[in-house]
Amino acid sequence: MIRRHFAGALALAALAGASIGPASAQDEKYTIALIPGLTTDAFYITMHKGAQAAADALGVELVFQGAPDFNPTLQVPVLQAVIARQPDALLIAPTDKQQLIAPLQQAVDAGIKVITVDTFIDDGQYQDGSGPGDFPLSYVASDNVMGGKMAARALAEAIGGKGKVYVSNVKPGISTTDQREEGFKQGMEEFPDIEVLETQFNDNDANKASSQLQAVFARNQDLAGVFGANLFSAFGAADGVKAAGKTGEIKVVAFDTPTRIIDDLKSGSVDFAIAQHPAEIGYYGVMTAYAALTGQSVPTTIGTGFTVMTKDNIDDPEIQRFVYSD
Ligand code: T6T
Repeated sequence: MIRRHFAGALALAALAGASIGPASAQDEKYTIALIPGLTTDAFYITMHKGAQAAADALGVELVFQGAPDFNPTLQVPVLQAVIARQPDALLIAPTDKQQLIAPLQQAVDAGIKVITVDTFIDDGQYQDGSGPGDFPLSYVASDNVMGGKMAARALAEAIGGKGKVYVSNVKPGISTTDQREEGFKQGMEEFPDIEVLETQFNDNDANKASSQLQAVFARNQDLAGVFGANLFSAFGAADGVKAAGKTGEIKVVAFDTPTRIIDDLKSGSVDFAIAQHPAEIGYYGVMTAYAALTGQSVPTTIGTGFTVMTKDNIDDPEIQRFVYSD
């Protein structure tokens, strides 16, 4: 951590009777940590690459450390270990809106600049003087409500504007997937002949999501479509439709685009996929941290883009560049 080195330099200078000014940004090698939601997810692997590209361009050290599951119980000890390493700034995808507030306050108390990427804590409105979790400097992410609305319109079109659908989701309390579900339900209000059934929560377990699809279909033989609200939910939705023998009949809209989803688009197991731009999130996360560390003011929210993928456009290299790295 630079503050410690700088304090050490001041002490040495005082001993030598020398006077030194503040070190310039160029003299300092900052350390920025990135804690993903989980380490083995293509979305965060791609975010790491974007973050590394920015770190290399800026000459800062990037530390990537995370847990194997998307779970606050596992993420908090990782966060505490990272705080103990005293990075200058921390980028984190908090795995729960409430449970990460107090542990992240400890990072701020330790003098670390905190920015959240992908997910947010509290209400996601930072630096507005309200709420216990307004202290992060910035939130760099997709517009997940809009993404949910895009999914609703695509699914409505795929099923001809009528029929039963549901959301396959992770678990309540995660900002991104909560907002996608919210946006999806808002979007579906434009389609009075579509019935949105109860959301099924799969805990990021694609097998569970697949079994849930089959159970919903067993109860609703006229099920028309499903929205898989993240990578594992989408895998499970496509697998469940296949296991029910309904590929092509029950329509699937997927959020997130690892290579398997591209294969599913080509084979017709998935009808429409929404790619986030995780590399962009990582890149601008590091840039924002660097700006804050070098005394610039930073925007409290930075929105990144989406790319829509279908069977018809997936071979276009301009679209392909947004397929996640596995
Ligand atoms: O959809 C992404 C991420 O945006 C979300 O917060 C959690 O799930 C993913 O990592 C995909 O698995």
